[in-house]
Amino acid sequence: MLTRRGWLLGAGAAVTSLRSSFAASGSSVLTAADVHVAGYPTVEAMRWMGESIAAETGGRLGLRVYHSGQLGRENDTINLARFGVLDITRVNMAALNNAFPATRVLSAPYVFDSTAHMRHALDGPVGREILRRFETRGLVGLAFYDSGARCFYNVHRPVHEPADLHGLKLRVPPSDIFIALGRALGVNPTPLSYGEIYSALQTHLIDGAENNWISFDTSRHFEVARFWSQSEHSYSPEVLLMCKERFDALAAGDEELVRAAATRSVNYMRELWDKAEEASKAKVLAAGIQVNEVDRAAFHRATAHVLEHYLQDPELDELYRGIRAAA
Ligand code: GTR
Repeated sequence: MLTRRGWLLGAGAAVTSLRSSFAASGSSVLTAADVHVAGYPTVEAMRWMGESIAAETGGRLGLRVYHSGQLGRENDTINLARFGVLDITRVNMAALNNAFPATRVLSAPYVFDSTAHMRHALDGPVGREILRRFETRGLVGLAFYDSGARCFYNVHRPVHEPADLHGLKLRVPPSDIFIALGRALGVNPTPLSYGEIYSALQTHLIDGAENNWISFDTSRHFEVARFWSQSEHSYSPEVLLMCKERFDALAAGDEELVRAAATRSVNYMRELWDKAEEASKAKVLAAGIQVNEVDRAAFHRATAHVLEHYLQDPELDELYRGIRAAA
Protein backbone atom coordinates (compact mmCIF):
# COMPACT_ATOMS: atom_id res chain seq x y z
CA MET A 1 0.00 0.00 0.00
CA LEU A 2 1.26 3.48 -0.79
CA THR A 3 1.80 5.31 2.50
CA ARG A 4 1.08 8.99 2.88
CA ARG A 5 4.78 9.69 3.28
CA GLY A 6 5.61 7.63 0.19
CA TRP A 7 3.00 9.48 -1.77
CA LEU A 8 4.28 12.89 -0.67
CA LEU A 9 7.82 11.88 -1.59
CA GLY A 10 6.49 10.86 -5.01
CA ALA A 11 4.82 14.26 -5.43
CA GLY A 12 8.09 15.94 -4.39
CA ALA A 13 10.03 13.88 -6.94
CA ALA A 14 7.61 14.83 -9.74
CA VAL A 15 8.05 18.52 -8.89
CA THR A 16 11.84 18.17 -8.75
CA SER A 17 11.99 16.46 -12.14
CA LEU A 18 9.76 19.14 -13.67
CA ARG A 19 12.13 21.81 -12.31
CA SER A 20 15.22 20.08 -13.69
CA SER A 21 13.76 19.72 -17.18
CA PHE A 22 13.05 23.44 -17.25
CA ALA A 23 16.47 24.29 -15.80
CA ALA A 24 18.06 22.28 -18.62
CA SER A 25 16.29 24.50 -21.14
CA GLY A 26 17.56 27.67 -19.44
CA SER A 27 14.17 28.65 -18.05
CA SER A 28 12.68 27.95 -14.67
CA VAL A 29 9.23 27.05 -13.51
CA LEU A 30 7.50 27.72 -10.24
CA THR A 31 5.18 24.99 -9.00
CA ALA A 32 1.85 25.78 -7.38
CA ALA A 33 -0.83 23.69 -5.70
CA ASP A 34 -4.57 24.07 -5.15
CA VAL A 35 -7.11 21.57 -3.81
CA HIS A 36 -9.78 22.86 -6.18
CA VAL A 37 -10.64 21.54 -9.62
CA ALA A 38 -9.65 23.11 -12.94
CA GLY A 39 -12.05 25.94 -13.71
CA TYR A 40 -12.36 26.97 -10.03
CA PRO A 41 -11.66 30.74 -9.73
CA THR A 42 -8.55 30.30 -7.56
CA VAL A 43 -7.02 27.77 -9.96
CA GLU A 44 -7.76 29.91 -13.01
CA ALA A 45 -6.42 33.05 -11.34
CA MET A 46 -3.13 31.29 -10.59
CA ARG A 47 -2.90 30.11 -14.18
CA TRP A 48 -3.52 33.67 -15.33
CA MET A 49 -0.75 34.83 -13.00
CA GLY A 50 1.57 32.23 -14.56
CA GLU A 51 0.76 33.38 -18.09
CA SER A 52 1.41 36.93 -17.08
CA ILE A 53 4.81 36.01 -15.55
CA ALA A 54 5.76 33.99 -18.64
CA ALA A 55 4.77 36.83 -20.98
CA GLU A 56 6.74 39.41 -19.01
CA THR A 57 9.89 37.32 -18.80
CA GLY A 58 9.72 36.07 -22.38
CA GLY A 59 9.26 32.53 -21.03
CA ARG A 60 12.30 32.66 -18.75
CA LEU A 61 10.05 32.07 -15.72
CA GLY A 62 6.79 30.13 -15.66
CA LEU A 63 4.24 28.68 -13.27
CA ARG A 64 2.83 25.18 -13.32
CA VAL A 65 -0.42 24.76 -11.36
CA TYR A 66 -1.25 21.34 -9.86
CA HIS A 67 -4.99 21.50 -9.17
CA SER A 68 -7.50 19.05 -7.62
CA GLY A 69 -5.29 18.27 -4.64
CA GLN A 70 -2.73 16.43 -6.82
CA LEU A 71 0.01 17.50 -4.40
CA GLY A 72 -1.91 16.57 -1.27
CA ARG A 73 -4.13 18.01 1.40
CA GLU A 74 -4.12 21.70 2.07
CA ASN A 75 -2.26 21.40 5.38
CA ASP A 76 0.41 19.24 3.73
CA THR A 77 1.00 21.73 0.92
CA ILE A 78 1.72 24.47 3.49
CA ASN A 79 4.62 22.42 4.81
CA LEU A 80 5.75 21.45 1.30
CA ALA A 81 5.98 25.18 0.55
CA ARG A 82 7.70 26.02 3.84
CA PHE A 83 10.38 23.46 3.15
CA GLY A 84 10.86 24.27 -0.51
CA VAL A 85 9.44 21.11 -2.10
CA LEU A 86 6.70 23.25 -3.60
CA ASP A 87 6.95 26.95 -4.52
CA ILE A 88 3.42 28.29 -4.12
CA THR A 89 0.28 27.04 -2.44
CA ARG A 90 -3.21 28.49 -2.43
CA VAL A 91 -4.92 27.70 0.85
CA ASN A 92 -7.75 28.89 3.02
CA MET A 93 -7.07 30.77 6.27
CA ALA A 94 -8.72 27.89 8.13
CA ALA A 95 -5.69 25.72 7.32
CA LEU A 96 -3.43 28.38 8.85
CA ASN A 97 -5.41 29.42 11.93
CA ASN A 98 -3.66 27.15 14.40
CA ALA A 99 -0.09 27.90 13.28
CA PHE A 100 -0.46 31.60 12.31
CA PRO A 101 -2.39 33.48 15.03
CA ALA A 102 -2.98 36.63 12.94
CA THR A 103 -5.12 34.65 10.48
CA ARG A 104 -7.66 33.86 13.20
CA VAL A 105 -9.29 37.23 12.97
CA LEU A 106 -10.10 36.53 9.29
CA SER A 107 -11.83 33.20 9.94
CA ALA A 108 -13.74 33.99 13.13
CA PRO A 109 -17.54 34.14 12.89
CA TYR A 110 -19.31 37.29 11.71
CA VAL A 111 -16.22 39.47 11.29
CA PHE A 112 -17.04 40.60 7.74
CA ASP A 113 -20.44 41.89 6.61
CA SER A 114 -20.08 41.01 2.93
CA THR A 115 -17.62 40.07 0.20
CA ALA A 116 -17.24 43.78 -0.60
CA HIS A 117 -16.27 44.48 3.03
CA MET A 118 -13.77 41.63 3.05
CA ARG A 119 -12.15 42.78 -0.21
CA HIS A 120 -11.89 46.33 1.06
CA ALA A 121 -10.32 45.29 4.39
CA LEU A 122 -7.82 42.93 2.74
CA ASP A 123 -6.79 45.54 0.17
CA GLY A 124 -5.82 47.90 3.00
CA PRO A 125 -3.42 47.93 5.98
CA VAL A 126 -4.99 44.91 7.71
CA GLY A 127 -4.41 42.71 4.68
CA ARG A 128 -0.85 43.95 4.21
CA GLU A 129 -0.04 43.37 7.88
CA ILE A 130 -1.34 39.79 7.86
CA LEU A 131 0.52 38.95 4.63
CA ARG A 132 3.72 40.22 6.22
CA ARG A 133 3.34 37.88 9.22
CA PHE A 134 3.92 34.75 7.12
CA GLU A 135 7.58 35.66 6.65
CA THR A 136 8.41 34.69 10.22
CA ARG A 137 7.78 31.06 9.29
CA GLY A 138 9.40 30.58 5.92
CA LEU A 139 6.59 31.86 3.69
CA VAL A 140 5.83 34.97 1.66
CA GLY A 141 2.18 36.08 1.56
CA LEU A 142 1.60 37.12 -2.07
CA ALA A 143 -2.11 37.91 -2.20
CA PHE A 144 -5.53 37.15 -0.81
CA TYR A 145 -8.25 35.51 -2.89
CA ASP A 146 -11.98 35.31 -2.16
CA SER A 147 -13.78 32.46 -0.53
CA GLY A 148 -17.30 33.90 -0.36
CA ALA A 149 -19.62 33.41 2.58
CA ARG A 150 -19.57 30.02 4.28
CA CYS A 151 -22.99 28.52 5.02
CA PHE A 152 -24.23 25.23 6.50
CA TYR A 153 -25.56 22.36 4.42
CA ASN A 154 -26.78 18.98 5.55
CA VAL A 155 -28.57 15.82 4.52
CA HIS A 156 -31.54 16.06 6.92
CA ARG A 157 -33.39 19.37 7.18
CA PRO A 158 -33.50 23.12 6.68
CA VAL A 159 -31.67 25.02 9.43
CA HIS A 160 -33.37 28.28 10.44
CA GLU A 161 -31.87 28.84 13.87
CA PRO A 162 -28.97 27.37 15.86
CA ALA A 163 -31.26 24.86 17.63
CA ASP A 164 -31.94 23.21 14.25
CA LEU A 165 -28.27 22.20 14.10
CA HIS A 166 -28.19 20.61 17.55
CA GLY A 167 -26.84 17.09 17.57
CA LEU A 168 -25.73 17.07 13.92
CA LYS A 169 -22.30 15.77 13.10
CA LEU A 170 -20.81 18.42 10.84
CA ARG A 171 -17.48 18.43 9.08
CA VAL A 172 -15.37 21.48 9.85
CA PRO A 173 -11.91 22.40 8.52
CA PRO A 174 -9.07 21.35 10.83
CA SER A 175 -8.98 24.66 12.72
CA ASP A 176 -9.66 25.35 16.41
CA ILE A 177 -11.87 28.30 15.45
CA PHE A 178 -14.16 26.16 13.35
CA ILE A 179 -14.30 23.53 16.09
CA ALA A 180 -15.25 26.24 18.62
CA LEU A 181 -17.83 27.61 16.17
CA GLY A 182 -19.40 24.16 15.84
CA ARG A 183 -19.50 23.66 19.60
CA ALA A 184 -21.07 27.10 20.10
CA LEU A 185 -23.88 25.98 17.79
CA GLY A 186 -24.43 22.65 19.52
CA VAL A 187 -23.10 20.49 16.69
CA ASN A 188 -20.60 17.68 16.91
CA PRO A 189 -17.73 19.27 14.90
CA THR A 190 -15.73 16.71 12.95
CA PRO A 191 -12.45 17.94 11.41
CA LEU A 192 -11.73 16.25 8.08
CA SER A 193 -9.74 17.35 5.07
CA TYR A 194 -11.66 18.73 2.10
CA GLY A 195 -11.15 15.67 -0.09
CA GLU A 196 -12.70 13.39 2.52
CA ILE A 197 -16.06 15.15 2.79
CA TYR A 198 -17.91 13.65 -0.16
CA SER A 199 -17.53 10.05 0.92
CA ALA A 200 -18.08 10.98 4.59
CA LEU A 201 -21.46 12.40 3.56
CA GLN A 202 -22.28 9.37 1.45
CA THR A 203 -21.40 6.89 4.18
CA HIS A 204 -23.24 8.95 6.85
CA LEU A 205 -20.07 9.48 8.84
CA ILE A 206 -21.19 13.12 8.90
CA ASP A 207 -24.59 14.81 8.46
CA GLY A 208 -23.29 17.91 6.72
CA ALA A 209 -20.60 20.53 6.37
CA GLU A 210 -20.24 24.24 5.63
CA ASN A 211 -18.70 26.09 2.71
CA ASN A 212 -19.34 28.60 -0.06
CA TRP A 213 -21.59 28.14 -3.14
CA ILE A 214 -18.77 27.39 -5.56
CA SER A 215 -17.18 24.71 -3.38
CA PHE A 216 -20.62 23.20 -2.66
CA ASP A 217 -21.10 22.87 -6.42
CA THR A 218 -17.62 21.85 -7.65
CA SER A 219 -17.08 19.32 -4.83
CA ARG A 220 -20.49 17.83 -5.77
CA HIS A 221 -21.47 17.76 -2.09
CA PHE A 222 -24.89 18.99 -3.23
CA GLU A 223 -25.54 15.58 -4.74
CA VAL A 224 -25.74 14.20 -1.20
CA ALA A 225 -26.54 17.14 1.10
CA ARG A 226 -29.80 18.62 -0.18
CA PHE A 227 -30.43 21.40 2.41
CA TRP A 228 -28.50 24.68 2.25
CA SER A 229 -29.03 27.34 4.93
CA GLN A 230 -27.74 30.83 4.27
CA SER A 231 -25.91 31.42 7.59
CA GLU A 232 -22.93 33.37 6.14
CA HIS A 233 -21.08 32.68 9.39
CA SER A 234 -17.53 33.16 8.03
CA TYR A 235 -15.80 34.74 5.04
CA SER A 236 -12.48 33.02 5.85
CA PRO A 237 -10.49 34.08 2.76
CA GLU A 238 -7.87 32.30 0.66
CA VAL A 239 -4.21 33.23 0.42
CA LEU A 240 -1.36 32.59 -2.04
CA LEU A 241 1.78 31.65 -0.12
CA MET A 242 5.23 31.26 -1.59
CA CYS A 243 8.28 29.46 -0.19
CA LYS A 244 10.43 32.28 1.22
CA GLU A 245 13.71 30.62 0.37
CA ARG A 246 12.65 30.23 -3.27
CA PHE A 247 11.30 33.80 -3.36
CA ASP A 248 14.57 35.22 -2.00
CA ALA A 249 16.50 33.19 -4.59
CA LEU A 250 14.61 34.70 -7.57
CA ALA A 251 16.70 36.66 -10.05
CA ALA A 252 16.95 40.42 -9.55
CA GLY A 253 13.67 42.05 -10.52
CA ASP A 254 11.73 38.80 -10.49
CA GLU A 255 10.61 39.19 -6.87
CA GLU A 256 8.73 42.35 -7.73
CA LEU A 257 7.45 40.83 -10.95
CA VAL A 258 6.01 37.80 -9.13
CA ARG A 259 4.46 39.97 -6.42
CA ALA A 260 2.94 42.32 -8.98
CA ALA A 261 1.52 39.44 -11.06
CA ALA A 262 -0.05 37.97 -7.90
CA THR A 263 -1.56 41.33 -7.00
CA ARG A 264 -2.98 41.77 -10.51
CA SER A 265 -4.41 38.26 -10.46
CA VAL A 266 -6.64 39.32 -7.56
CA ASN A 267 -8.81 41.47 -9.81
CA TYR A 268 -9.08 38.69 -12.35
CA MET A 269 -9.97 36.29 -9.55
CA ARG A 270 -12.71 38.59 -8.26
CA GLU A 271 -14.30 38.84 -11.70
CA LEU A 272 -14.25 35.05 -12.02
CA TRP A 273 -15.54 34.66 -8.48
CA ASP A 274 -18.59 36.84 -8.96
CA LYS A 275 -19.60 35.02 -12.14
CA ALA A 276 -18.89 31.54 -10.76
CA GLU A 277 -20.84 32.22 -7.58
CA GLU A 278 -23.96 33.08 -9.58
CA ALA A 279 -23.48 30.11 -11.90
CA SER A 280 -22.97 27.63 -9.02
CA LYS A 281 -26.01 28.93 -7.18
CA ALA A 282 -28.17 28.59 -10.30
CA LYS A 283 -26.81 25.10 -10.94
CA VAL A 284 -27.52 23.69 -7.48
CA LEU A 285 -30.95 25.33 -7.36
CA ALA A 286 -31.79 23.72 -10.69
CA ALA A 287 -30.63 20.41 -9.19
CA GLY A 288 -33.35 20.77 -6.53
CA ILE A 289 -31.36 21.94 -3.52
CA GLN A 290 -33.63 23.44 -0.87
CA VAL A 291 -32.30 26.84 0.20
CA ASN A 292 -33.49 28.89 3.15
CA GLU A 293 -32.61 32.11 4.96
CA VAL A 294 -31.64 31.81 8.64
CA ASP A 295 -32.17 33.97 11.70
CA ARG A 296 -28.68 35.41 11.22
CA ALA A 297 -28.85 37.55 14.36
CA ALA A 298 -29.42 34.38 16.40
CA PHE A 299 -26.38 32.72 14.79
CA HIS A 300 -24.34 35.83 15.45
CA ARG A 301 -25.38 35.89 19.15
CA ALA A 302 -24.72 32.19 19.64
CA THR A 303 -21.18 32.44 18.26
CA ALA A 304 -20.17 35.90 19.58
CA HIS A 305 -18.09 34.44 22.43
CA VAL A 306 -15.84 32.62 19.94
CA LEU A 307 -14.73 35.92 18.44
CA GLU A 308 -14.54 37.60 21.87
CA HIS A 309 -12.21 34.86 23.09
CA TYR A 310 -9.73 35.58 20.28
CA LEU A 311 -10.02 39.35 20.72
CA GLN A 312 -8.51 39.07 24.18
CA ASP A 313 -5.23 39.00 22.26
CA PRO A 314 -4.42 42.74 21.80
CA GLU A 315 -2.89 42.17 18.35
CA LEU A 316 -6.00 40.42 17.07
CA ASP A 317 -8.15 43.10 18.65
CA GLU A 318 -6.24 45.78 16.73
CA LEU A 319 -6.60 43.90 13.45
CA TYR A 320 -10.29 43.41 14.17
CA ARG A 321 -10.76 47.14 14.73
CA GLY A 322 -9.09 47.76 11.38
CA ILE A 323 -11.49 45.33 9.74
CA ARG A 324 -14.54 46.95 11.29
CA ALA A 325 -13.27 50.40 10.30
CA ALA A 326 -13.30 49.16 6.68
CA ALA A 327 -16.97 48.07 6.87
C1 GTR B 1 -12.91 26.01 0.53
C2 GTR B 1 -11.49 26.47 0.35
C3 GTR B 1 -10.56 25.30 0.33
C4 GTR B 1 -10.75 24.44 1.55
C5 GTR B 1 -12.19 24.12 1.79
C6 GTR B 1 -12.41 23.40 3.09
O1 GTR B 1 -13.77 27.11 0.58
O2 GTR B 1 -11.37 27.17 -0.86
O3 GTR B 1 -9.25 25.76 0.22
O4 GTR B 1 -10.22 25.10 2.67
O5 GTR B 1 -13.00 25.28 1.75
O6 GTR B 1 -13.40 23.66 3.74
O7 GTR B 1 -11.56 22.56 3.44
